[in-house]
Amino acid sequence: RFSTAAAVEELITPQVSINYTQHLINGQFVDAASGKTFPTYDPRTGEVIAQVAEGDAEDINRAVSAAREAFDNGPWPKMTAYERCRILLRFADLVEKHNDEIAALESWNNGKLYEQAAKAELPMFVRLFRYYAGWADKIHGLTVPADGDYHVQTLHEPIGVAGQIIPWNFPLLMFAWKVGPALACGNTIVLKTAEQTPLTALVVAKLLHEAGLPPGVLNIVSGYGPTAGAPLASHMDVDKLAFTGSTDTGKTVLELAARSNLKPVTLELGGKSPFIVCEDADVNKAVEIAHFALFFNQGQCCCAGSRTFVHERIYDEFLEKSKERALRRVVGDPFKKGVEQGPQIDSKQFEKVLRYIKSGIDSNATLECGGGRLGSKGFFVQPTVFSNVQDDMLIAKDEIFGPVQTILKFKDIDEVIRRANATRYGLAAGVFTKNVSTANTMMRALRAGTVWINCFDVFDAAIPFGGYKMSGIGREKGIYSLHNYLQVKAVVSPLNNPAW
Ligand code: TXE
Repeated sequence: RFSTAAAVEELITPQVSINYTQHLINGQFVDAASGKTFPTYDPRTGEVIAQVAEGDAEDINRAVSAAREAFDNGPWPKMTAYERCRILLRFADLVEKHNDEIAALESWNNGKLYEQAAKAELPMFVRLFRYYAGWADKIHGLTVPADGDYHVQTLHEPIGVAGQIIPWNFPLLMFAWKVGPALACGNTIVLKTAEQTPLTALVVAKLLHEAGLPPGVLNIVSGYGPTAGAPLASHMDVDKLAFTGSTDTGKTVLELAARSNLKPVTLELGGKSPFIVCEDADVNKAVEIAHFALFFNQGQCCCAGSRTFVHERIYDEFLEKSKERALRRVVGDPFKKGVEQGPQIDSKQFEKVLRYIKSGIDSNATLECGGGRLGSKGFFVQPTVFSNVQDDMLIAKDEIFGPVQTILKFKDIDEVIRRANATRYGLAAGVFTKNVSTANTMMRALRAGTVWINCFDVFDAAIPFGGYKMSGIGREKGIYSLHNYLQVKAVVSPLNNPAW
């Protein structure tokens, strides 16, 4: 299982170095206005791997000025859509060329499996940019059949300067979900990366400039939420805000946006997604997918299937097999082949997960396996399974964001739909059944932005993603994301233009 010495010898060792640690403003890498830096860590060990420029309100001001100037007077919004498309395609090619080294840096700074980053996340990043490159020259308005003798049309124009705040669980994919559509629509951007994972965004941004992005179109400020994120959310010259992170911080940025210039806000927030295993499900397959739905990415997924509802008739078998699967889960160095789970991102998240495990034990859920720290270095948590979980326990209500599976028992479909929906969240849901009418009933009844039937975590550039209720506002990816970055202008003129 977790063995450090052996793991080190079997490491996949891609070449990786840290070349960019400053802010990117107006096409230049620059120090923070204050000269301050902050450390970024390797979650495998908790050791510092680099010092990074620490942004504050002044850096945000500079970045927003650069983005404003690039939007108002620069070539980007005015160049042909085809040229924008070609720059994004060239960028995708460059990222593809550097796939392994970028994936290694992502893994090093985040603790996610290197193979997952290299074989799934980077290719998905590239696919997202190609997808949105394809949209760049297909954004057009309508001719509107209005009453009266008027010619009416709509222009779909870029919204302006987009402020984007992203989290640490998928640093590059969150970059792609936000930057891809914003650029395709001709906007300029100030991006605030998560303080835990500032490194890879700077590398890909450098490649974006090599691909031909004009200076000032994408600006990146590293730093903490209250000191760098908040000034961006409340900036009077930012025209739109997109945020992914916790529900609490989502509320804060929404309020900051409202109190400043009422910029429209899209939010992608937390979840407590049900994964429902019906009595007719193939238990072995359901166990494997439910395991994946929860444990993927160390449990650090906003859409994690974190309430596993199992029909009472198959509950005992499902539980036994889920426990056995969790015990087989290989935890260790994310650069090592065969490892399935790396460390949590940082000490704060690590402590939070351990607190929830304690709360599960204290509330008399049955701890089937795991329940503690693994090793003595870094932020590794044992794959943990709780049974006998009741709906009102904290572990069944709050987002744990770690490798902790909570298994609940249900009797019938109406009951499980009601319980699955009895949450403040509504990001995703999974249903496992062979019965088409059960699947159809569930897909309509579940109040969630994504319903996966007999699968989970299937992502694609074209599939929209977002939440009902307190899981967010708006949708990202697919055609839906374009609307977040466009203004609609109605233009009305008389058909028979009198000579004024
Ligand atoms: O989130 P924050 P944290 C959930 C998950 C996790 C919890 C806390 O449950 O355990 O949130 O994680 C920036 N003004 N998710 O503390 O604070 C911050 O710098 C403006 C779910 O990391 O929301 C970072 O860039 N910005 C989630 C981003 O917000 C602020 C992914 C996210 O940080 C700010 C991550 C402020 N006042 C955590 N305070 C998902 N939906 O995928 C912080 N930030």
